[in-house]
Amino acid sequence: MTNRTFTMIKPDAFSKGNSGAILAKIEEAGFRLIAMKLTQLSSAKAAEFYAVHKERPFFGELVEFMSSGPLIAAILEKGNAVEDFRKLIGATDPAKADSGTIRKLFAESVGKNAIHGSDSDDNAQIEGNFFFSGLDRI
Ligand code: FUP
Repeated sequence: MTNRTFTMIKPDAFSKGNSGAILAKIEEAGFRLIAMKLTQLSSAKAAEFYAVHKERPFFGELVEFMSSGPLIAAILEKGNAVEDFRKLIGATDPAKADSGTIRKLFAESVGKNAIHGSDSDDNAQIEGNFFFSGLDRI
């Protein structure tokens, strides 16, 4: 699985109509779409996805935001996918993100930061399985 990662175009970017521009950046950077869906998380599902952050002060806001509207979830393939995708999206806080990164271009704040990228191969698999099943033959 080292050549796959998982992403979400978050509700802020989706509602502003930035999904197409963000997907173009992702494809231009050499990532291939393996699976993709437009969906909306319930607050229970958002809390489950971000359970690792449940003790953090921003957890309530994070769950509310991530369940506030549609998002696009996708599995991506490329050599060194996890690390290269984290570079493409930039730092969690867009004020600290390098120029040209997706968060620098499209995120409005550390909370509403446009896009998610898995931080490890294990999490890429866990997070991909959270949204998709039956991908064994792809
Ligand atoms: P990242 O791996 O860059 O997505 O960042 P984290 O896993 O540290 O955080 C997950 C999400 O929690 C972020 F995308 C947004 C939210 N968050 C906040 O709202 N405030 C913070 O101070 C840190 C993270």
